[in-house]
Amino acid sequence: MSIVADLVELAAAVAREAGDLARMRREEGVHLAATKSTLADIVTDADREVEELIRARLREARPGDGFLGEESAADPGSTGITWVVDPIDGTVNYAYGIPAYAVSIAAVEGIADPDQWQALAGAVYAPASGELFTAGRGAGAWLDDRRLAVTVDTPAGALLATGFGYDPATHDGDLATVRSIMPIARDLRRAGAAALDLAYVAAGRLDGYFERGLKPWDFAAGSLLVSEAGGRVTRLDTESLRPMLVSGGIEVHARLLDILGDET
Ligand code: LIP
Repeated sequence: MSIVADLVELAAAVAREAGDLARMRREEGVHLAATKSTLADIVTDADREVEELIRARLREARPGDGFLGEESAADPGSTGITWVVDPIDGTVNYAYGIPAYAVSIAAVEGIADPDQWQALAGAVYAPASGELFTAGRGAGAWLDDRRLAVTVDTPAGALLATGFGYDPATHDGDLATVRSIMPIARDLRRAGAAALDLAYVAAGRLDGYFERGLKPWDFAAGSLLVSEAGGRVTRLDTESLRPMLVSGGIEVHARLLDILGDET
C-alpha cells in the first residue's frame, strides 16, 4: 500500500476511535477544564483526554512523526511527517450538547506551517452522525465509500458558511465581512465547527466557506478534503493575527477572493 493510503487508513481508524470516546464522554456529561484566549474559548476534560488517546495511537503506529495538536505541546518529530490534530473541533457545540462537532486528524509533510506544508492525508469524523470524511493526496475525497465533489453551478447564489472568533472585539469586523459577501449568497450557515464546514464544502453540502482566525488544526484535514474534491482553499492575510481562510468550488472560491481579497 502507498504511504498516502497508509496514512489515510491510520487517520481514519484513530479518528473513529477518538470520536467514539468523545461521544461517550458527551453522554456521561462534559466538564469544563479551562478557558484559553477568552472566557468563551473553552477546553473540556474530554478535549484533553481525546487528544491524549490520538497522540498515543499515532505514536504507537508511527514513532518519530511530529505532532501539532490544539491541547498539548508541539513535537517536530524526526520523520518529516507531522500530525495536525483537533481532538474536538466545535468545542462550544460539544459543551452545549449541539451535535455539530468532529475529530480532525491530518498528516502533513514538511515544515508544520500551513503555508509551507504538503497535506498527505486527512480524516474528519463526526461522532453524532457517524460520518467519516477522508482524503489522500492524489487519491480523492470520500464520505465512507462515496467519492466527494464540490458544487460547480450556483444559479440561485452560493450557500455559504462562516464563523466568528472567541473575542467579541472581532465580531463587528467579521459581521462587516459577512455584509460584503451576502450579495453573492443565497443564504448563510454558521454551524460552529470549521472541520465540518470544510467537509461539507467537499461533499457539496455547502458551496463555500470563509472564516478569519482559524488555527492550523481547525482546517488541516478539511482543506485536503476540499482540494481532493475539486475545490480550492486559500489563506489571505497570512502575516496577520487572524488570517482569512477561503474555500469553495472553483467559481465560488474565485468570487469570494474577488470580495475578500479587496478587504485585505
Ligand atoms: C472552532 C472552529 C469554528 C470557529 C470557532 C473555533 P474549536 O474551533 O471550528 O469554526 O468559529 O471560533 O475556532 O475551538 O472548536 O476547536
